[in-house]
Amino acid sequence: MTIAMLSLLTLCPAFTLTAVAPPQPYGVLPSERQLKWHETEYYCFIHFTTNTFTNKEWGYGDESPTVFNPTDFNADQIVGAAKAAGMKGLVLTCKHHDGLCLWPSKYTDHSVEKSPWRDGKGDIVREISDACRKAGLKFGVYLSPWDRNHAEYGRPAYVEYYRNQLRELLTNYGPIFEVWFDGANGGDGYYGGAREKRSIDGATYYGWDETRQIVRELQPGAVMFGDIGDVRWVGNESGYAGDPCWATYTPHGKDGKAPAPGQTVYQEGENGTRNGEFWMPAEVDVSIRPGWFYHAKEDKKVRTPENLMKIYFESVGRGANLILNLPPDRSGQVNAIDLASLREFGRRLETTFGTDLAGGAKAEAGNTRGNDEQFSAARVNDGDRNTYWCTDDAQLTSELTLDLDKEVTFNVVSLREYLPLGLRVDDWALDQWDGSEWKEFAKGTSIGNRRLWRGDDVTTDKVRLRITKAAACPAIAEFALHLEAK
Ligand code: FUL
Repeated sequence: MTIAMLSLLTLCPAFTLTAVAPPQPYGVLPSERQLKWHETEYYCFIHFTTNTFTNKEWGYGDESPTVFNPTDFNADQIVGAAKAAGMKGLVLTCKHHDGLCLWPSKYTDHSVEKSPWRDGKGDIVREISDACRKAGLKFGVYLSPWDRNHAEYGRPAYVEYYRNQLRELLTNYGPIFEVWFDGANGGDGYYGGAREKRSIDGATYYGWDETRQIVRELQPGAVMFGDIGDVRWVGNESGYAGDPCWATYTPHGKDGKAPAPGQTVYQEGENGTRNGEFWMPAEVDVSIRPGWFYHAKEDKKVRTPENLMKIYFESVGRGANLILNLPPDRSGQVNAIDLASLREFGRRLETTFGTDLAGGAKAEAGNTRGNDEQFSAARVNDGDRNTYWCTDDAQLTSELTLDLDKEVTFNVVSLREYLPLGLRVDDWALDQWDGSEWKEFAKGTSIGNRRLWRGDDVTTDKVRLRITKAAACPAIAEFALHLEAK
């Protein structure tokens, strides 16, 4: 600061060099780990266990580990398939309901150690997590709470066993981005030979508070998926989020009871709750095939690239994350049919979203917070989701125009709110300039992490975003235009 500037400050106390303050956050907010998870956006599930070899979806728990014998297991191939599809992470079923552990657990011999694969010396969790790190993908674990093999299931000793296994997975395999707590429990199973039905009280049996504490201690950066988690189930396995899909949510228990894992009105997850009690965004889990595990008879039912695009628009495009299941076949690799579909899907995503057609556009807003450059309209198309356009506190509705300089054709629009300030926008609309007046071509409600509009081709030299209703002055991080690859 020069002497002249200093004396100006003394003479004129109203003149300050401090930047205009950002707005107060609105409502419940995401944690740091949830913000990282929102950035991950799209990743895969890998379902692999004895079921792959017995042709089942839910193993009973009496399967011999000797049936688990992939002929040509290749972690790099599996991770490569995810990468080709543009995914940023992978969650592995380290143990599904049948109880077989894909790693040599110290706490049981019902694991790959007793399988012929790699002469019992292999570790699927190790190979997959290493391959993820090598390829730059985040790694997550699914450890089924329901275990149809374990003799003590339903009694306190099993909960101890479950926690020990969780500790193994969260200690020995590097950073974990997500821990998946499945809510399923079908009752009957092998249970060490008892072959009976065992009912548990989902609200109390697993002692979730203590179990969750283990995750927080060992992997503070990991989000937990569950009915009452950092991340909620979207409430269907068909590949779509509701419209709107709010990241905020108030879970309700079934039959008027307190909400607990496996005992919520999960259907409400599709839409979430505007002004809900928690930041608990939705994750859309869906398989590339009808089943979660590989079955040769479903080879002709692999989802097409067109269908995967639809799923992407209806999940990621509604503010949820997408976890797409890729089941390895009996060779221990993603099947060639699935791979072909994934590659083409990845190509379409890259071609569609690789370029922002409004990247060089001149952005102008009806109102800019404190007329400060930091909050200017240009922040919506600078390619950085951590900068945002924002209005003055009292200005709940406003508009932002992108002047494209010449005519541009697009059929996809991408919007993002700046999440650290909460869900502020309720309603928005999009207009195109037709040479003499503005014409509305789209409107919607929630934005959150991402809102994708997909429609017919629009050709124009100017587009406008109108925030038509907001609970607090809007903070928009992205307004991008794309042309979908066909
Ligand atoms: C469900 C399980 O029962 C399925 O087998 C699968 O793992 C799916 C992702 O979650 O609850």
